[in-house]
Amino acid sequence: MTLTLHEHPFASYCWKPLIALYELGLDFERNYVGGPEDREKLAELWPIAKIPVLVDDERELMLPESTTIIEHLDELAGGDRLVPSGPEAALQARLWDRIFDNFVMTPMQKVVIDSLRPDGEHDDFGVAEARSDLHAAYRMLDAHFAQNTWAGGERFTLAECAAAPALFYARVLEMWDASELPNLDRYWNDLRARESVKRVIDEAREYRQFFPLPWPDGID
Ligand SMILES: N[C@@H](CCC(=O)N[C@@H](CS)C(=O)NCC(=O)O)C(=O)O
Repeated sequence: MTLTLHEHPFASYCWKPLIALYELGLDFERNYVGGPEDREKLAELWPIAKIPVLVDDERELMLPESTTIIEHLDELAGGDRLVPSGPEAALQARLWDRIFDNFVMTPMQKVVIDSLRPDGEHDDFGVAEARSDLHAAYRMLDAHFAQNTWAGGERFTLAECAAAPALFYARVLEMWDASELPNLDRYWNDLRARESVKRVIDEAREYRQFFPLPWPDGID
């Protein structure tokens, strides 16, 4: 079986399948997607040219979309690992994957991508809204983690693969107050203590200097 992940170690959506691959212990090859030339090459595989993209030679499959890639990886690993086999638990894992992508990753990316726009083309209103949306998401998550160990319930799932990069980068932009949101803070500490999550954070460390916004002291 040859799996190739087209990715960049600093790209938030690439952390999702990377965490899954580490959790599942699957062998894979990495293709680093860096500058415009790499993107052009990637567009031959996937015209939208966003990363991650997984190529599974044995199944003759090309998969974009981080969540779908994880669904495939889980099945390759025998199933019921990151996507629970029980329908109720699977529904919760999928739901919280969507919640992290849509309500944490999306506003986080809005702020970062806006900072790369040329002068005069910034969307200040949209950025303020995105920053405020992050705090609304944090409050919702704190209430959720008062009742739940992991996002989907009792197990580390697909949802944690989405939560890790979303919260990691979101807190660089807008840190939550740990004394006000202790349940979210507890969850984050559990998440970042996980070997698979530690590994993606470490692999991305050397790229932090390229982050386009200030990296606050004390945020690691
Ligand atoms: N919905 C996609 C989002 C992928 C995505 O936005 N990837 C970013 C990197 S984190 C990207 O390739 N951005 C480059 C660009 O937009 O040109 C997924 O879940 O995989």
